[in-house]
Amino acid sequence: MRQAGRSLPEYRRLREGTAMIDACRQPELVVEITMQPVRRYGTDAAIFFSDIVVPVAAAGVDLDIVAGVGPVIATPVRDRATLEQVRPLDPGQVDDIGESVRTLVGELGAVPLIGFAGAPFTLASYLVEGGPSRTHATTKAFMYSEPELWHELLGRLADIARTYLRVQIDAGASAVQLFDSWAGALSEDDYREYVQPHSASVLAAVDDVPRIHFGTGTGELLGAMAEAGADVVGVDARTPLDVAARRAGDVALQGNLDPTVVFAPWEVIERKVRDVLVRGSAAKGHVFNLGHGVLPETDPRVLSRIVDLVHTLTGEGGELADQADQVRPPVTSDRLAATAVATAATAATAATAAGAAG
Ligand code: 1CP
Repeated sequence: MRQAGRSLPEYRRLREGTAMIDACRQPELVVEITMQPVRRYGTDAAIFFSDIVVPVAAAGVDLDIVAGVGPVIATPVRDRATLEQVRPLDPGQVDDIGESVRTLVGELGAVPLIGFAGAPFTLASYLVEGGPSRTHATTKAFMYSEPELWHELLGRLADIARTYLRVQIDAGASAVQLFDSWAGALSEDDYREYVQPHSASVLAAVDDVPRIHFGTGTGELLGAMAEAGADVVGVDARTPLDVAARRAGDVALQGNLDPTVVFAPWEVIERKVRDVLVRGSAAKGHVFNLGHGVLPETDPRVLSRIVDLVHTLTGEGGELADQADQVRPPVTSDRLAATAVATAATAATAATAAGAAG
């Protein structure tokens, strides 16, 4: 989960004095930060510590990740001339990323590592807006008024994402996640016309590993996001997983505990966790996770308790293990599988990214 590490004191200590974008390029730091939540919580998978704009910066776009803000672009993309700054990524420009992944895979042993990239639309939203945006108004204005340039921009970003994911897979990542965090800003028609083909071209290029496709506010897009070529669709907390399962079709789901639920009394948290697990059993497979990133104020002890609860409920002899088995077909190697990523439980309340999908 994005920023899982941010709630950990050991993360804050390690990051002191190092800018985010620099931290992402130092293999020793990347390895240690990725390992921290896995060690502390015992999650079933790890999410690579990096950021979606890292490969874009590596390819030559002048940008920074500003603390408390997010990615900020020096010269936003608004026309043909500014589009030209988006060049293909040469794998040699991210040798350090391959090194970080290789070292991590060795350290993690049986725990799978989820690599990731930003999806073309979400990356484009930062490049066009110049930074984070609530409405994505400038992005959508560009999309509607310059469709040719828009498709060229998304094509170039898809190319960067393909190269970046391939570097991570070749270095040993077990699964990949494509983060289209802001796709929920689009109607389904616009998503299909302006975005889906580009995300599909990224996902098609990495079909040798399980692929997770995640966005927020995407209740209306779950089917289209699955069709883009995902094995797992990440769902935020707005859509109950049993509803999401009907919409997304023949895919596994990842999610979707509301990240603010961690601030509730334990009885409420437990009820919500059980609800996510029971509803998730309606899907072909389920990776338990938060619906979006861990909030920085989160108490790590609560995340620990949640991970333990999910393991107890879904593990061998667990209260919800049998029910899950009845509903779900056995995990096969062509599915998420093989890795713990596929099996239901906890890829990571905290670690993953789920990032995993989350
Ligand atoms: O110094 C700091 O405060 C840095 C904060 C931070 C961190 C820890 C940012 C800036 N990115 C990250 C790491 C990160 N980003 C991970 C690694 C996982 C982990 O830390 O455990 C991942 C997977 C991401 C991916 C990412 N970056 C996404 C997609 C996932 C999601 O949660 O939606 C997005 C949208 C970003 C952009 C970004 N980077 C950072 C911030 C604060 C943001 C969001 C800005 C916005 O609201 O638009």
